[in-house]
Amino acid sequence: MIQVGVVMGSNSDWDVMQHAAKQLQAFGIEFECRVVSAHRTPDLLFSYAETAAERGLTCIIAGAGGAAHLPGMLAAKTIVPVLGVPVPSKYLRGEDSLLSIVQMPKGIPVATFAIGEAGAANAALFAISMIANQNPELAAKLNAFRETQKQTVLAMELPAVE
Ligand code: RP5
Repeated sequence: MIQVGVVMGSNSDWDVMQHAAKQLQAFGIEFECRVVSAHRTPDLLFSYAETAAERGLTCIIAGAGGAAHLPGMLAAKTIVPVLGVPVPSKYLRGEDSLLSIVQMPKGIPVATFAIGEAGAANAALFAISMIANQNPELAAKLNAFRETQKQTVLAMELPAVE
């Protein structure tokens, strides 16, 4: 059964959003990736959100750029948690995407992540940590991931001052 939905406004968002997919794949999470545009396919957005709970999705990771209404509108139509990823835009470098996603009105939350690749990967890690709450095997994998990351940083060396 699909556990996490990864959706994005356009296939032009894939360069960024593939980092969420890769992270989910690395942890063995069942997920799907779909293009769902708030502005170009609003009916699809509504049906995706309306069926998310009955399909058993734990959360939806939604990435969009520019007037990034996809995460907020999904959240408006489902109580399945929505994790928003601001995709860098051509003219405003994703600051427009970030502000469009983060400034939700009280009552309809979207968990908003960093602009770009780090945000996409972290949204996936956040989804994984939510699932790991009820899954000790996944929690062990997540702890091992953190440990490896810690050891990598501890082993970092800096060049000598010239
Ligand atoms: C948004 O518009 C998409 O999320 C994308 O980031 C942006 C541009 O889409 P394209 O014109 O590249 O399809 O809906």
